Amino acid sequence: TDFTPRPEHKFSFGLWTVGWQGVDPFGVATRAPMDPAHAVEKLAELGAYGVTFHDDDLIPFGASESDRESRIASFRKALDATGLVVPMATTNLFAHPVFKEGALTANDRDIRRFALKKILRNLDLAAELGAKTYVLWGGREGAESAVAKDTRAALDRYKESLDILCAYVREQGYDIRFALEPKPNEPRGDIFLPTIGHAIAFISELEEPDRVGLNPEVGHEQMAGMSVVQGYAQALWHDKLFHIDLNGQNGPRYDQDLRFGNGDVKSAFLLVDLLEHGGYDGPRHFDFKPGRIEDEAGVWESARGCMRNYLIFAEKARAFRADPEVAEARAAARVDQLSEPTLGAGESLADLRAEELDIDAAAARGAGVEKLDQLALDHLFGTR
Ligand code: GLO
Ligand code: NI
Ligand code: NI
Ligand code: NI
Repeated sequence: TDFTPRPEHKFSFGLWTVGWQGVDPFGVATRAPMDPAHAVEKLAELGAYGVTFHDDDLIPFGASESDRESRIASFRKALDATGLVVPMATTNLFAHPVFKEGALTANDRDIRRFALKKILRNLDLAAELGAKTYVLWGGREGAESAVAKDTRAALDRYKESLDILCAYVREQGYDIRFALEPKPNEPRGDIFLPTIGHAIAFISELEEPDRVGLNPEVGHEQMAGMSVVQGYAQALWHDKLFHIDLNGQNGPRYDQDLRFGNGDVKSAFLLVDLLEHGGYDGPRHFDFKPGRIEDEAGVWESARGCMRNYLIFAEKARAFRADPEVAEARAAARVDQLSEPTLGAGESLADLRAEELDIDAAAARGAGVEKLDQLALDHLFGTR
């Protein structure tokens, strides 16, 4: 099988991923800065279709107006030359010290106003570049001590900002939807909207909830000890899977941002199966960090690996579903029965009450999951 990435696969990468210089809490950069135009050229060469960015990835914080314009022009030129698109953009509301105590939920009102202004400016650029999704990851929205942060007031302010942003997008006629990115912790001790579930509940309180969905990240759910497959599936069920951040993680620990496929391989396989067969048709976006131990050649190897692994999982998921023995095992596990309404059409509760279940027989029936699960592993291992 051919695992060559092509634009129709809709793979996209953040400028901050391949451009990551390797700065971590314990060490300085191990790689030189990367020109965004160079990143665009290389990503196109590797078969990606899109590139995404934070305002500050493209235009350094505080750059002059003319510097800003020339950097945007150089980026645009690379996009035009390669045909790469910008499906998503986002705001850096976490790096600069001004945001150290929060951005949209900072206690300091002046800082909240500045954060909103920073979003608005990049939102205009995102619209100009054709982005359809605007991600909001609340990296600094949180606290280490609950003593100085009123959670309910913070959520009021978060909602206020989202309501303002939705109204702005509507008034401007932008074809853009917002996507909240949950993360439990890091860089703050406790971040607001820590999981997919918290974020979905929050969205239902907004003035224009249809304009806001999610951008869940594989590793973020796993940092919280959550099932990423269940989380993404619930987001799909709510029609809230607007965008995704794919990467790898090994259980609850710091945010590893491994290349997609490294980490929890079985979850990655089942996640690709869900995305390919569950109705998600947005970008396959990677938010990962090429190992700090690599040079630039290693950066491109890891980007290539993210896409290759996705395509391998997609092929394995297809073969798994097409396997007659799998179909049999699924039927034995009564997988499809779950899609049947519990109360049939035209049935009443009287029908239900009249039914006599052979309780002993029902309790004795095996679930048949082990066989199906082993078939999945055999497909994943390539031993079938
Ligand atoms: C950090 C986040 C971050 C966001 C990005 C997009 O853990 O994953 O990379 O995805 O800022 O808004
Ligand atoms: Ni992340
Ligand atoms: Ni991450
Ligand atoms: Ni992310």
